[in-house]
Amino acid sequence: MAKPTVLLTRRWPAVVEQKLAESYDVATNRSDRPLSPSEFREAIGKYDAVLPTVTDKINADALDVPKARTKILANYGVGFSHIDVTAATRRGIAITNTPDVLSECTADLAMTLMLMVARRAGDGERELRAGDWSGWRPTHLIGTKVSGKTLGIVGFGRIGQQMARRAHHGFGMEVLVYNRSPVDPGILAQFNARQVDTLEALLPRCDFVSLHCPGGTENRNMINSARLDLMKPDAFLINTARGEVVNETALAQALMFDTIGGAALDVFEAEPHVHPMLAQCDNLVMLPHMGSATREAREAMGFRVLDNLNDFFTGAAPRDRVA
Ligand code: 8YV
Repeated sequence: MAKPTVLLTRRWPAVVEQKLAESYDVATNRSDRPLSPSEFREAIGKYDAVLPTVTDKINADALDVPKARTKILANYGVGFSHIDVTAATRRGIAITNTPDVLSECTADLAMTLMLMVARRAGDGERELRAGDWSGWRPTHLIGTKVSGKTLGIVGFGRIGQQMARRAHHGFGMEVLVYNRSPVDPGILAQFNARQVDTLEALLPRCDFVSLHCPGGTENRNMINSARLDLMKPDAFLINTARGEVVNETALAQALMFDTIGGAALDVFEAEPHVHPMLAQCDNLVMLPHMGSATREAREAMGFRVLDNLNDFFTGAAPRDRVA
C-alpha cells in the first residue's frame, strides 16, 4: 500500500524527520519560511496530512479548497489558536496537538522570564556588553526579590501546574490560581495553591502574574488596560501563552507610565513583528517565542505528532485529538 503523503510546513529536528520518512511519503518545506496562504491551500488539496505549526495562519480562507485531500492537521505545538477549528471541522479535517512533552520546558522559560525581569538581568547584560559597567556598588541595578512572593497563575493546565511546582517548591512562593473551570483540590494542595473565581480577585493580590491559558478569540485582550490597572504598581506580568491574550498597546502604556513594575514576554500578537511601543519600554524583557525551544522538547513534540499520525492512519483514535 502506498504511504500516506504528508507535508511538514517547517523544518523539524532531523531525528524526527528521518523517523517520519520511514512510514510516510514526506514533503518538506526546504526553505523553512512560513507558507503563504495560497501555498497552504495548495497543500490542503494535495497531501493526506499537513503538519503545521504556530507560524501557519490556518483561517477559513486557507481552508477554502473545493477538493480538500487533507484529512488531518497534526499540529506541531500545544497551542492551536492559529487554526480555525470550526472551518476545519466543517471540512471533516481532524486536528491534533502535542501537549505534555513541552510543559516543563515552557514553565522553565516562564521562570527564566520572571527572574530576568525581577532581577533586571537584561539591563545588566546590556550594560556589561556595552562596556558600561563601572563596578560594584550598593545601589547598582536594584531589582525585586522573587522568593516568598505571591504568584498568580492564569490558566491551570499542564504548563500552569509546572509553573506552580517551580514557584512553590523552588522559591517558596504563595500561589493563587485563576482557571475557567474548578481545579481538583488535590492538585491545588500539591502547591498549597488557592483558586479564586475571577481575574478581578486575583490581580490586585499578586506580585507576579504568569499567563498559561490558551489564546484564540475567547481570551483575546483578556489582559486589557482595566485589568492592568488592577495590578499592584510594582507587580510583574509574564506571558508565555499567546500574544493575543494581552492588549499590547495597553501593556506598553502601563509600562511607560509605570503603573506596573515590569513585564516579560515570550509571545507577541503579530509575531515576528513587535509592537513599536513595546520595543521602547525598558522595564520589559522580550524573548522570541522560545518556550519549548530545547532539543528534548522539540524532538518529543515531533514524535508526539508521529504518534498521532500513526493512530489516525491505522484507524485508531489519536490521543491528542482536539477537534
Ligand atoms: C512552539 C508553542 O513554539 O506549543 C506551542 O503552542 O507555543 C511552542 O511550543 C510552537 O507552537 C511550535 O514550534
